Amino acid sequence: MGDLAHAVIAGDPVALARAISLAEEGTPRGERILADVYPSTGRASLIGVTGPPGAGKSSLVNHLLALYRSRGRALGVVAIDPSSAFSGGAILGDRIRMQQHALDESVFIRSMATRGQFGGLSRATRDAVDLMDAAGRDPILIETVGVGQDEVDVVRLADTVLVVLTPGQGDDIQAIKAGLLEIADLFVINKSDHSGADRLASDLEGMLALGERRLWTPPILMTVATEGKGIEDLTLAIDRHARFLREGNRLRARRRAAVSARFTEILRDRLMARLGSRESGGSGYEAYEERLLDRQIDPYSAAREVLDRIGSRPTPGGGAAAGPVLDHLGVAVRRIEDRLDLYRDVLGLDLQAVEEVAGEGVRAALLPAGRARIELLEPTGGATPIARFLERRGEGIHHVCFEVDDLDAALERFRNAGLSTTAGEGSARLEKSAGAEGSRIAFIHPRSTGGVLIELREAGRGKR
Ligand SMILES: Nc1nc2c(ncn2[C@@H]2O[C@H](COP(=O)(O)OP(=O)(O)OP(=O)(O)O)[C@@H](O)[C@H]2O)c(=O)[nH]1
Ligand SMILES: [Mg+2]
Repeated sequence: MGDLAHAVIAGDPVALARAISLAEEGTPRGERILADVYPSTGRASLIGVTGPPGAGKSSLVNHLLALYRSRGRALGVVAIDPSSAFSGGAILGDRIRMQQHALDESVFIRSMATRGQFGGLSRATRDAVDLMDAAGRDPILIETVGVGQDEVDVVRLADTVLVVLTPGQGDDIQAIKAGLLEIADLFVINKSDHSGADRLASDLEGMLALGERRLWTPPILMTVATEGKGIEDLTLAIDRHARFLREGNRLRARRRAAVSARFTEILRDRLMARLGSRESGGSGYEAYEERLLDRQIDPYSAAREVLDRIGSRPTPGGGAAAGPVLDHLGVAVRRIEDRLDLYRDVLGLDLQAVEEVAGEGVRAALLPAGRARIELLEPTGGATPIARFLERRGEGIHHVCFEVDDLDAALERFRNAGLSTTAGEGSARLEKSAGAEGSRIAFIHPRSTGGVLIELREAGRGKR
């Protein structure tokens, strides 16, 4: 695990902010941090707060922050609206006598800009929530304006959704955006100091009574956020909903829907990106649009063509038809750190990890490059193959590794071609030994290959 992920899990707010930025930029490094922290997530309660613009969502969140802080909790807030003003829960600060200096540490607030591109918003939000969750923030509040579909989709992924309404909005619940009322676990009628709050409440009650009977009927709460009225009752209602979710398998079922939506979205985005990229053999998405418009192909056949093409491309560890795939180039170096300048800093490859391969006598720096990777190999002892290679030939490419589906079948082919696989020096290593992370590997001696040591690694095991 990287240092930054460690620091996030340890609760360091600076590391948390940095990790969220990396994730938001969609960098490979951000993805790795998310992968590292993922096992530490799923602990925080997620509270979504949505409603029409200006309903008082941020004011309510501020009061909720103050209340949860008074219970000694470290909180997180994701606001999908850069204009939202948060005080970090300081509104009640004087009244409940919180230590003011602890303010920044105990409330972590992150604003997300609404993105134009599809999926960008909810992806960035979920990532930020995960990082806060791993950092021990609980609960995490998510504020979105309940206008666009994106915003509604984001907030429905929370465990408990508060829909904040105000009296006098077109005087009618018909005027409220479709889909907003359906996602409410709790209704909050804020600005109940204004007239019409009772009427709105009875309209909502009427609507709920008309709907089918459900296990959880969303309670309707009245608040005046500017005065902090009704906040205590609101937190009690949130707690009640949390208890309801904990009964049976309800929380798990709800979160299953959320992970499913997230997973589908990532897959869809990746597939679309691949379609639009050169990787897809020039079969760009736009080219299909043209052909569809010109009635040269129908949408079903087009979809089948595209999927066939993606499916037939060799992928690491892909299906039986995939054939061998270049897995990595092993480069012998005296000191990994001296060569990172070139591979990481100049070439711009990502340093995924540096690991000690016990039994092989090497430290290996893993730098993914496309579907394959460069492995910088530094000897850890004098009597190791890499050390001997350095002595004889100096630094340079030490071996080329291919991933094969069936190692035994591949070795059989090499032997049948009269190539030396398990014979000669270092025969022990040529046995199917357990390589890095326990995958089965074998080596073909450079004598029989024109000077290149070939490593074969069996797919499907010890995959990175
Ligand atoms: N009278 C009254 N005003 C309120 C109440 N709650 C909030 N306001 C005011 O309503 C305005 C909007 O409040 P915000 O908390 O920013 O509302 P919001 O829903 O976060 O707004 P957006 O994020 O811009 O959609 C502010 O001027 C608040 O002072 C309330 O209960 N009564
Ligand atoms: Mg707001």
